[in-house]
Amino acid sequence: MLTLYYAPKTCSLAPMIALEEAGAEYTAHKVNFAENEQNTAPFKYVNPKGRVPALATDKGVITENVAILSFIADVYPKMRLSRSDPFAFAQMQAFNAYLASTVHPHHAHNRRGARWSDDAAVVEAMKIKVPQNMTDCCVMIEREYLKGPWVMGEQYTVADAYLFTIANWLEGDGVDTSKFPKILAHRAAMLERPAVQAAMEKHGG
Ligand SMILES: N[C@@H](CCC(=O)N[C@@H](CS)C(=O)NCC(=O)O)C(=O)O
Repeated sequence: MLTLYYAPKTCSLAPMIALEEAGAEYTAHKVNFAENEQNTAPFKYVNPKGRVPALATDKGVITENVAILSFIADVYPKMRLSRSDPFAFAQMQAFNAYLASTVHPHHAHNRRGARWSDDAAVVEAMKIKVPQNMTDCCVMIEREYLKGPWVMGEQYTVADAYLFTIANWLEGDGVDTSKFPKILAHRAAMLERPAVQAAMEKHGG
C-alpha cells in the first residue's frame, strides 16, 4: 500500500495526479504547513528534509518528485513511457529534472528566499528576479521541451502531471502566460482530464 504525503498548493500535486491517472490504490496524508508540521519529528521521520512530496511504499520512503514520478511510471504501465526506448525515457527525465532543479528553485525564490540568504535586502532582490527567471524558463519549455499535445508528444506521461503543477504557479510568479500558447493549451487539456480534476479536488490546488 502506498501513502502520499502532500500539502495543498505545492508540488505534491504532481505525484497525486500521476497516482490518480494510474488508478493506484493509495492513502493521501495531508501535512499541515500552516502548523509547520513538515518540520516536526514525526514527519521528519518520514522525510528528514522536511518537504513534500514523500511516497511511503512497502520497501521504504521515496522522496523527490523526479524519483517518485519515475517510480509511478515504472510500476503502473498506464503511465509508463516505453523503457524500450532509453533515449525517449532520458528525454522525459531531462525535462522532469529541469523542472525540479531549475524551474522550481526559481519559483521558491518568491516565498522561500530565506533558504538562500539571511539578508532581508538580498531576499527582496531575489524576489524581484522571479518573474524574469520564470519567464525565461517558460521560453525554454515552450520552444525546446513541450512537443504537444503532451510534453513527450502523443504519449501522456508523468511529465505532464509535473508541468501542469508548476504551470499553475506562473501567474502568481508574475509571468505573462499569454505569451506561452503551448503551455496554456497544455494546462487547458490537463484540466479536461477526470484524474486531474480528482487530484486537484483531493489535493487542494
Ligand atoms: N526537490 C524537491 C522539492 C520539494 C519541495 O521543496 N517541496 C516544498 C513544497 S512545493 C516543501 O515541502 N516546502 C516545505 C518547506 O519549505 O518548509 C522535489 O522536487 O520533490
